[in-house]
Amino acid sequence: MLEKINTPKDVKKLSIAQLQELAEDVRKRIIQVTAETGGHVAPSLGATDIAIAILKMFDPLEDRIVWDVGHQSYAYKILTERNEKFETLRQFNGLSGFNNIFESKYDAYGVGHASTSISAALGITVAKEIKGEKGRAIAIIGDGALTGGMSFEALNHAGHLQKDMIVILNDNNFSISKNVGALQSYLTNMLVSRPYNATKNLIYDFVQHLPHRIRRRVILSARALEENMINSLAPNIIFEDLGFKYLGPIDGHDIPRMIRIFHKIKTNLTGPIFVHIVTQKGKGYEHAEDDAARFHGLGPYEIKTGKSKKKKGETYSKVFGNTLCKIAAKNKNIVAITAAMTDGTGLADFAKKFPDNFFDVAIAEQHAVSFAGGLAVQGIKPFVAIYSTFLQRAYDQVIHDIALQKLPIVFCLDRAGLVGDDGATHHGVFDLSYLNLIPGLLILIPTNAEELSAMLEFAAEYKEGPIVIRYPRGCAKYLDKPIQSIEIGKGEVVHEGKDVAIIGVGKAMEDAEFIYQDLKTKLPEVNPYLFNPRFLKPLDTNFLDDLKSKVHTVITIEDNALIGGFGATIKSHFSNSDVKVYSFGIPDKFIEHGTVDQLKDMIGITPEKITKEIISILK
Ligand SMILES: Cc1ncc(C[n+]2csc(CCOP(=O)(O)OP(=O)(O)O)c2C)c(N)n1
Repeated sequence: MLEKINTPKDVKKLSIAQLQELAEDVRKRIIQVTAETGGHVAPSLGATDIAIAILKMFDPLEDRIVWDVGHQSYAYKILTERNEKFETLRQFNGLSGFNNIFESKYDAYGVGHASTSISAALGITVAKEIKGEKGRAIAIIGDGALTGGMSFEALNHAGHLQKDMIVILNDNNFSISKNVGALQSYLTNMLVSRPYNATKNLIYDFVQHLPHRIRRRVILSARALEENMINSLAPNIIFEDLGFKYLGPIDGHDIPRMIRIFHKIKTNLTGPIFVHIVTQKGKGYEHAEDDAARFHGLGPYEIKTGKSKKKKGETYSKVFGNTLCKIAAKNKNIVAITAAMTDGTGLADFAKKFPDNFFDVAIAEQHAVSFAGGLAVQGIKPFVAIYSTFLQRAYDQVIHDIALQKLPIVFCLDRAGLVGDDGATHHGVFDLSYLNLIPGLLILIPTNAEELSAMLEFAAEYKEGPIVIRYPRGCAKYLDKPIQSIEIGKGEVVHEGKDVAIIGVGKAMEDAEFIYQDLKTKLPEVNPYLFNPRFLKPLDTNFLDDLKSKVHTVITIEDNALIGGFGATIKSHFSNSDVKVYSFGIPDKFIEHGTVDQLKDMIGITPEKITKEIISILK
C-alpha cells in the first residue's frame, strides 16, 4: 500500500481497510530504517495511525500540522513525500529526526524542544485569519510535552481567543519514561470515566443540530446541569473550563473512529477543539511495546531481538550519577532534580537509592530551576541535571531566581557540545556563551571522568553561589589516576612549554592532546604549552598573565560557539598584549545533524585540520 503513496493526497483515496494496511506498511518501514539509523522508534510507531487519520481528513498544506518535539512524526514524514529519503534519517545531509520547515513544505513548524506546538498552531491560526486564508492549524502533542509550562500558556491564550484550531493530545501515559505529575493522574482518571464522556459527545452531536437561536441556551443550561450534578460522578474537564471543546478519549489505533471524529470537527465544530487520543507507545513492534522507555530513542538495533547493536561504554552521565550517589550517601541535604530525563541524565540509580531526595518535575526546565531555588534558600543543596540545550528554556530563572540571589545550586549540564544525530535543535553549543555573562556564576568544564567527579565533590561543598559543570554526550575518558583537588579559578598545566600555548576546553582537550603531539612531530622546533583551563569563570588569570611574557601565540579549542565562548574570552584577556589568539570552535551558524566527526570535518575543526592551520599560522 505504501508504494501507492506519492503525495499525501493519495492517502485520501484509500478505503478504511487500505488505510489499515498502509499503517502496517508504514510501521514496517519505520522499523526497517530505524534499526539501521536509530531514532525515536516508539513515539513514532505509537502515532502512526493518528498521522494516517489526519492525512485522510485534512490537507497538510492548507490545514497546517504542527508536531510537538517532532519525534512522533516519522509516519507523517514517510507519507509526505519523504519515503524515498527516509533511509537518510538523522544521517549527515539526510532527513532530520524532527520537523523542519527547510526540509519540507509539509512541515508547518520547526521543532525539537518540547511544548511549543500549541503556541505555534495558535499563531498560525491567527495569521490565517488575518490573511483570510482557509484551513485550521492542528497541534499534535504528547502527554509528556503537555506538562511543559508553555503548553498551558498557549491553552490559556487559545481558550480566550476562541479561534478555530485543533489540539490533538496523543496520550500514551509515557514521557521518555513513565510520565509524572498530577496532570497525568488526571488524564488517566478521564479514561476511567469514558462512558460519561461518550454520553457527553452524544449531547454535543445533538446540540449541534438544534436551531442556532436555541443552541446557546441549551449549551448554557447543560453546562449548569453538568456543573451541579455530573461533577460528582466524573472529573471536571479542565480543557473545557479553559474554553476548548473536549472530544475523547478516543482509541488512537482505531482509524475509522478517528476519521469519524475529524469529520465531525470539520463539518460541525468551530472554536478551539481538544481531541484526547489514547495510544500505546511502540504500537505494532513487540520489543518497543514491551520496553517503551528504551525504544523512546535509541541507536541501531536488531529487529528480531530488539537488542542494541552497539554496546555503550560508561558515559559522563553515568559518572555524574554514580558520583552524586556517593556524595548523597554522606549528606542528606543533597537533592537531585531532573526535567523528565531521569535515565538520560544518569539519575536512575539516584532515584532508586534516594527516592525522597529525587524529583522528576516533568518537562519543566523553568520550574526545575526555580524549584531548586526554593530548596536552596532553605539550606538544601540541589543538583539540577539538565541537557545544555534545554537549559536555554530556563535562562531567566538562572539569572533572576538563582544567580541574583547567590543561591548555591549546582547545574549539571549534560550533552554539552555537538551531540550528533539529533542535530541543530539539540547541540549544546551555546551554554558557555549564554552563561559566561552572568555575574557570580562559576563555570567548570571537566576534561575526563575523574575531573568531573572531583568537580562535583567541590561543588557539593561550595556555598557562595551557583555553579555550572558542563560535560559532553558519550563515553567518558578515564585517566586512571586521581586528580589534585579543584581550586577556584585554577587550571592545570598538562605540559610546560614555550612560545605557543594550546588550550583545550572540556571534550576538546582530547583533540588538543592529539594536536599537541602532532605539532611536536611535524614542527620539532616548537614546544607548546598544553593547558586545561578547568574554569571559564573565574579564568585562571595567574597562569594567563604569566603567559603574556612567555608565548607569542595562544590557540583555543572548544565545542561551543566562538561568539561569546571560551576563545572570545581569552582573546579579550590578551587584547592589551602582543600575544595573538586563534580560536577554533563552532562558527556563527546552526549546525545540522550527522556524526560528531562529520560535523567537525564540515566546520573544519577536526584535529588534523586544526593542526594544519596552526602550522600555517606558525610558519
Ligand atoms: C524542552 C525539552 N525538554 C526535554 C526534551 C526531551 N524530550 C524529548 S521527547 C520527551 C518526552 C515527550 O513525551 P510525550 O510528549 O508524551 O511523547 P512520547 O515520547 O511519549 O510519544 C522529552 C522529555 C525536549 N525535547 N525538550
